[in-house]
Amino acid sequence: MAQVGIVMGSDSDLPVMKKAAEVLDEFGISYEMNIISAHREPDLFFEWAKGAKDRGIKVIIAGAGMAAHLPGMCAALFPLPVIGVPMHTTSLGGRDSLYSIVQMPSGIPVATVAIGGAKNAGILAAKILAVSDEALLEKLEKYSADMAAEVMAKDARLKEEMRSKD
Ligand code: RP5
Repeated sequence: MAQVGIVMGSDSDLPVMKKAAEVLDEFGISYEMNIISAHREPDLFFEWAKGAKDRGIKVIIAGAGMAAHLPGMCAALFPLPVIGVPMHTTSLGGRDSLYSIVQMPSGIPVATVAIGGAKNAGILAAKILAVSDEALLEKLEKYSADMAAEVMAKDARLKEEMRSKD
């Protein structure tokens, strides 16, 4: 049974939303991935979002662009956490998507990541699931430690390059 529901408003969102799926793969988290437009197929969208909890979904990652109502409507229909991913747009640079997703009315939160921030959405979903999954928490701690080690290695390389110039 999938633990995370990834949903996006259009196939044009897929190149970005794939990054969330890649992170979930890395952490061994099961997910379903769907293209469902809240505007173009509202009945199907309602059915999917209302049924998500009973399908075992614990977190929804919803990506959309322009007048991006999909994540907010997921939050209205699904009782567990929803993470919103605003898509970059050519006309307004993604500010339209960002504001549509982040400016939710009181009582219906959407945890909104950066414009195009699907990778962080995947990590945040993993962190939410890790609240009750010790093995997953250990993987996340290793992920953070590996990141820190990478930065330290880059710093050491930089220092070495600077020394070799002296
Ligand atoms: C939104 O409209 C989608 O999430 C997409 O980001 C945007 C444009 O959709 P297409 O016209 O590319 O299908 O619903």
